[in-house]
Parts: sequence; structure tokens; C-alpha cells
Amino acid sequence: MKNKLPLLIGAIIVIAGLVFFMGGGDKTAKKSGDSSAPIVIPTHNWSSQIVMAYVIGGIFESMGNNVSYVNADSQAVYESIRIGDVTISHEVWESAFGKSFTTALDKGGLLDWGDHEARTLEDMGYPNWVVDKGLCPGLPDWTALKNPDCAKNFVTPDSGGKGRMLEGPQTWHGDLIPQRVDALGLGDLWMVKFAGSADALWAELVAAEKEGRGTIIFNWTPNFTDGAGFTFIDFPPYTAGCRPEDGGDGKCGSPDGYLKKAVHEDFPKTHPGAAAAFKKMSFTTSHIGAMAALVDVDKMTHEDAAKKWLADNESVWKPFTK
Ligand code: TMO
Repeated sequence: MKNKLPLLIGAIIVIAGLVFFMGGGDKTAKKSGDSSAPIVIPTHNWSSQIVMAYVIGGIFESMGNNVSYVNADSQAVYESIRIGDVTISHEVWESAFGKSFTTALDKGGLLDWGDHEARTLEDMGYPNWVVDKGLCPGLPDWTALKNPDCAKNFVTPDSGGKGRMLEGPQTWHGDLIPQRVDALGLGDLWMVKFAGSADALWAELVAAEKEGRGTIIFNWTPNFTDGAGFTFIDFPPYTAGCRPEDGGDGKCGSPDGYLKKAVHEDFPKTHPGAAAAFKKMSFTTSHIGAMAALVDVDKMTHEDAAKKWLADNESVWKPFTK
């Protein structure tokens, strides 16, 4: 008995260790040797981006990873990723953020992690009833905006007698639209107001229809408004370098744009499994429109919308993790 005790204790330790390892291994299910440090996912101020943050966080968690969310400025985030404070970006919209993305890419520290299947457009447009009611004949051709009889139907109490266009928050793409309005010679007839939030854009659509006045707002696709009777204005086509920030005269609309993903350069080393899954992730126009609609039409919270989207779309996202 005396000399068997150490053996017995040894056996117990080995068995306990095995049980712990197997149980623990089951629960965390980390396939890939990923670090347990959290993957930092940014949230911005439009619905699909926030829902997709929780969708992707949920996918990473399903693989045994830890995630954390940080509310971040949608331009400054690329520098934050470059220096490693934020791990990923999952919605790099070309028109709004292409320049900040490229600047960080060129400096080093940020990697281009590929495109979603969805293509994007971010521009000014109008609900179709604006044209159906005859408020601006000739739209969607932008030259219809040169007609004073059009502009007068878009006047609001705060627009100084000019037609009003409601732009998104200025943090998205600065003075792009006011510059364009001036460059195209529309400044005498039109003024641009910045909305405080995406919700203010959607509220404007409801208010204008109720008041029977015309409305032109900033909007984008993919969004919940896809297929819901919204038309983007046809401005002169975008060409590389046409914007003032790129040395151009600004007389151009927005590009048929990419929707990219980006990561901090260490992510594939610290979290090889999650990084491989994120590289495969590609959402379509209808996936992204649905993520936005769960919040903006169905009025769910972003977190609940993400849970529902994940539950309804396992066949879409599970393959990304394999
Ligand atoms: C970046 N956004 C989708 C609001 O145009």
C-alpha cells in the first residue's frame, strides 16, 4: 500500500487531466489553434454593418473564439486596424471609405481580405412616388435638377428657398455631395443638409410623403430599400480621379463600388482558423438587404437580428467555417 499510493495519485491526476482536456476541448471546440484573445469587431452607424458585426461575431464564437465589439468612426477605423487596435472590417464601402482604406493599406499593417459578392452604390436618390407625382419630370437623369420648377417642390422651412437634399451623416464622406452640387452648377437651386443619423434619412421619406413635397436623400445598396421603390439619380459617370480629393473637378456620381473586407496583418497568425473563415465570408445583396431589413423594417435590435439571421441561414455561413 505504501508504495502504491504515488501510483494511485498519479493515475488520478492523469485521468482528471484527460477528463478536463476532453471536456474543455469539447466546449471550446477550437479547431485551429486560435488565440483566446478577443477578435475586435467594429460597429458603425448603419444597420447592415452593425447586424453583420454580430453575425460575424456569432460565427467566430461558434468556432470557439472570443470576440469584442467597439463602436468606431467609419473613416478612422482603417488606421485603428492598421495599428492593431481593431482586428477586422467587414463592410469597406468603396465610395465612402475607399480612400481611407487605401491609405492604411499603403502604410502597411492592414491587409485586403477580399470582396463580398455584393456590389455597392452609395448616392443621392428618391422614392419613386416623387416622379409618379410629377414633382421632378426627367429624373433619374441629373439634368432634371437644373429645372427651377423641379427644385421648388423640394423646398423645406430650413432650406432658404432652395430645394433641399438630405445627405447622410458628414462622417461618412465629408463634403462630397455639397462639392458635387456646386461643381455641377446646381448650387443656386439646391442646398445640402446633413442628417444626424441613418434613421433621420428614413424618417425624412415618411415626412415628405405625408407633407406631399419632394425629397432627395442619400441612400445605398445593398440596403432594406432594395426593391422597395427607390431610384438613384444618374449623375455623370464616376471615373478614377474625378473627385476633388483625388484632384478632379467633382462633376461625377459615385462608383459601381466594391464591398471589401480588411484585417490587421497579425490576424492570420493569432487566429488562423477565424482568419481563414473570414477570408471565405462573402455576402450577397439579398443577404445584406435582409440584415438591414430585420432592424429597419421589422424593428428588431441589431443583436436579435443577427441571431435570427444566423438561425435562418446556417447553409450560408456554416461552409465558411469548414
Ligand atoms: C457607408 N454607407 C453604407 C452608409 O454608405
